[in-house]
Amino acid sequence: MNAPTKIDTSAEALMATAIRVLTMDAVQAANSGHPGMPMGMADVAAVLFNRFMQIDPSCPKWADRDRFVLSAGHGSMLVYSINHMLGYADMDMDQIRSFRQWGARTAGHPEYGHADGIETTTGPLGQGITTAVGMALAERMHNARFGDDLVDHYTYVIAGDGCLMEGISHEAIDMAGHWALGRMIVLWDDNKITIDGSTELSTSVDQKARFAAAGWHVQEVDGHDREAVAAAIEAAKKDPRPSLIDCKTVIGQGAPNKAGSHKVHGAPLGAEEIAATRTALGWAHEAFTLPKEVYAAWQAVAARGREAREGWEARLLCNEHGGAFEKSLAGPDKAAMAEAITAYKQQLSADAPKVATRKASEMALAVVNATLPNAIGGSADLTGSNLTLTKGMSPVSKDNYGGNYIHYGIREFGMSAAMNGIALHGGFFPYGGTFLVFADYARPAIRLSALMGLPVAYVMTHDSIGLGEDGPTHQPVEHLASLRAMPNLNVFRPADVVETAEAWEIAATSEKTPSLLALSRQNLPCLRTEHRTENLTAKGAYVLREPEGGRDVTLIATGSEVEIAMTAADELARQDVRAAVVSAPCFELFAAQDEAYRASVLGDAPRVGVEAAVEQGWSPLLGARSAFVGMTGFGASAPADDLYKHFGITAEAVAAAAKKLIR
Ligand SMILES: Cc1ncc(C[n+]2csc(CCOP(=O)(O)OP(=O)(O)O)c2C)c(N)n1
Ligand SMILES: [Mg+2]
Repeated sequence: MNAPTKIDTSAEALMATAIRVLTMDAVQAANSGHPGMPMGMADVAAVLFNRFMQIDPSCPKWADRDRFVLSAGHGSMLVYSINHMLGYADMDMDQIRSFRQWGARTAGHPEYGHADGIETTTGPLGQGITTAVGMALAERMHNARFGDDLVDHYTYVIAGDGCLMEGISHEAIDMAGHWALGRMIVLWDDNKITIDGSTELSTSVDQKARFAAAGWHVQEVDGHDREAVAAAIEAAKKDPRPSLIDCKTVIGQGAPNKAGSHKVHGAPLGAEEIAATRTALGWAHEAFTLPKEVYAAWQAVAARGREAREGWEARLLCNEHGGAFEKSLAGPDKAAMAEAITAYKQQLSADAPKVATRKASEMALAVVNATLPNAIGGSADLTGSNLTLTKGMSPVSKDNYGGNYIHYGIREFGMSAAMNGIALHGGFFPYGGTFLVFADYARPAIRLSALMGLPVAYVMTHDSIGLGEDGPTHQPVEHLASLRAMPNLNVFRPADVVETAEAWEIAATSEKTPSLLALSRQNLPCLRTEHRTENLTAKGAYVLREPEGGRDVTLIATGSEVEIAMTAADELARQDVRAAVVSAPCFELFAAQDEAYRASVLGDAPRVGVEAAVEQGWSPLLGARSAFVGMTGFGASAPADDLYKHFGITAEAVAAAAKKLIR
């Protein structure tokens, strides 16, 4: 019903047809996947790449390339078919043939790092568009530092109805409008279909009005009218505001019987409909074979990009900021950071300041930010609580992209996804703060930081009942456990000013693992009064105090509870019980140590774990003869000292638990 009546045989039409055919054939071969979206957006994508995208498949990481984000990640075959035809070396036809199979780069949803030309992992709807906001902001920030000759690119996004329904899209749209990210262009696949059926089942929002209200430039086009799409992208590029192009499309366009229906969203078309589609599209070629002229058309895009990249490289060579530009994109200077932090630690151990670890974090950040000129701080409206702003930082705004501190607003999820985008863009080390309890609001983006292996740092203060009077809504209890459950995330809970500095050294020099620092509101004594050059936090856990003559018990604690464990050890010593104290600021790094080291830290004596949180996740540190002193339910609103007493997280309780074990 929706097949074009007259078959368009122009090169650009063939480019689009090839996307449709490769998509339906790959989904059919995999017997799973989503043909509707790539088929529906094939015309828009063909125009975008054919006439606008500046990318060089022979140099996929070229810094000044345009970024393309498929926020509607279920339509992954759109990216794979395009990248195949563009000639990315790692995307040969075998990859298309083995779509969604074990070992293939063509995963069900686009996975960052699996294949070149995939700018970010998408699939969790709404995150792609928000990650793209971070990329587009990073482009402007990098441009402010290095100028138009070196940084001058666009961020294009294809978003579906689902992306725009997700709450995070509100945060994304607001941020992009507020920061006037004019180089961000969103192509909305407005096909009025989601999985359950018509969008009329679930939404009646006026999307265009919503974007306009946030300061966007808004247009509407027939998404199958390529000239109209091209004109809209042209106008979007000229407008200084971020742009939404509402592309009215038909899902599964090209499939004569199934187009326009939710049935084409996420299921193979079937042999019969595939044959009918080939006829309707006038496509005589077998599955997984493309005519030369199709490759030629796509590879002309690649050739244009290559030329642009070569021109850019020539400019880089004679640019006075060329060296600094390349340095900004290189990994962190670990030696410089180690030197700066070690000198700082020496001072700390001598001065032994008693400060909250959030304050310790602020102090450490002063060192980090002085050493890493490309650090970009920020907070989700809790700057004064998270203590994320260091001296000399200035706010990033539409009038000052040269700033280095981002007021993300009350948008924890948006902040976190945007930080992913900043990290993916390159040139910056982003960190951002909120209360630990609101890690839940940010969690899906933290998960993508971890999945993609991005060096992003989360500064999460007010890390336990120790925050006191704000009460149980604000007191994390299960958060440490749930964050530690996430693969490839280093969760740090430093005990004092020195461990906090060490945690920051690791976070700021990490290359493939995001870090989360859980920091106290309340003051904590300096426990590391003896200076050690070695970063002990990097071991994950270490012996802070070893009794003479062997151990009767080992007390293991993190963060604010290490002080309690130390007091308990004193108390036990008075009663002739020899207690070792282990500080365990990072379970993940401890798990990565060798068996011998772990055994030496944990010892053979019974163990008591202490943490003002739930016990879940502690089992690798505890043993058969062990006890745990912590929380078993929600907290309460009262001064912190009262809460610790009430919930029984005290030195006396720890000592009593120890004695019970060794009796
Ligand atoms: C956060 C999230 N929730 C749910 C899903 C599952 N899901 C995948 S696609 C989809 C429907 C998306 O609709 P739309 O964006 O309009 O895509 P179309 O059907 O038009 O291809 C859903 C619910 C998901 N991928 N991410
Ligand atoms: Mg849709």
